Amino acid sequence: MKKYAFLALAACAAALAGCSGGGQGASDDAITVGFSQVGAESEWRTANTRSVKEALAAPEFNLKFSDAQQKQENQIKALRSFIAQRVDVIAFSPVVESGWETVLREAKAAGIPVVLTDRAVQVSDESLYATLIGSDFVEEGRRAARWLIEDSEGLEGPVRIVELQGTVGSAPANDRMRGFKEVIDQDARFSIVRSQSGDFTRAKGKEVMEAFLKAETGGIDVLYAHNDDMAIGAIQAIEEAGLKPGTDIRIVSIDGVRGAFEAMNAGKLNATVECNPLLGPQLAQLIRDVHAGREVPKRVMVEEGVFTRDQAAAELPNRKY
Ligand code: GZL
Repeated sequence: MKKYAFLALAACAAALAGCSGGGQGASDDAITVGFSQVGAESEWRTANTRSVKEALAAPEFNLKFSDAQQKQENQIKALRSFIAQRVDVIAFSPVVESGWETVLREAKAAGIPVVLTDRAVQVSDESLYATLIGSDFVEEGRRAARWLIEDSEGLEGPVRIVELQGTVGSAPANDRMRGFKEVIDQDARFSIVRSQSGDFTRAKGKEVMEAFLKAETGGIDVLYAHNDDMAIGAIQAIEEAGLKPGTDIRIVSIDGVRGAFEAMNAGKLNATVECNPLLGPQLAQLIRDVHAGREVPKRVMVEEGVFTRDQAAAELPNRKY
């Protein structure tokens, strides 16, 4: 029997290769938390990871942190490893919405509560997770569209929009697309002429925007990007095409990271819809409550606003991410 136990342990160690933490300084009765993060694809994600690690560095927690490099199979491996290690609580930001039912049933069977942070999952049984803390991505899409309609007052149209979607199958990409379309379709001047995923990264955002610029010989009036990193990549493509971002092509994106405020300050980005990554303290409290068996709301929202070019200079010093 000992031999198999050893082998299982070795397998877990291998699966945790992308992990860090181990609870240096954790108190004896610390809550052991297995956290699987999407990756490090954007400024938003970097700030989110920092917030989570800072909040769970307290001695009351023993954090085991895993970076999935935006691959679902890595997240599933990490969750299985956390189950094998019998952590007290699992928390994770699911890279995509579907494909979680089996591993979440394994966590439930092991009696390990699961806290979703940032992004949602699609499951047939909502008891498979205790709570979800994150933003309302549909409303973020609506806010982007409302800004665009307001900023287009007096314009005749047609207004030709290209859309840089987030990671295919992810909750923010699905919901931001839906919210934006729900509002923009109410105004006949606007049409989304191209829509493609830039996977939330600057590099891919630039690459897809280059393709849009080559293909759209009829001209592009607006770029709607599901995150600031793709918008910043697209700004490079627009400039390399000899056009002025923020003027020839108006740009609205989402997150509200420092890079977006710098781009707005330079007149290259027109508006960003805030999506707050600093969920760490609220997540820590939810983990305490879930571990203690206290009731928690199924959905915890995060408050956020919209920032435009003329507010950028004043707001920049206040930005925490
Ligand atoms: C949103 C988050 C998204 C950000 C992107 O809560 O899941 O993922 O908008 C990040 O910047 O990559």
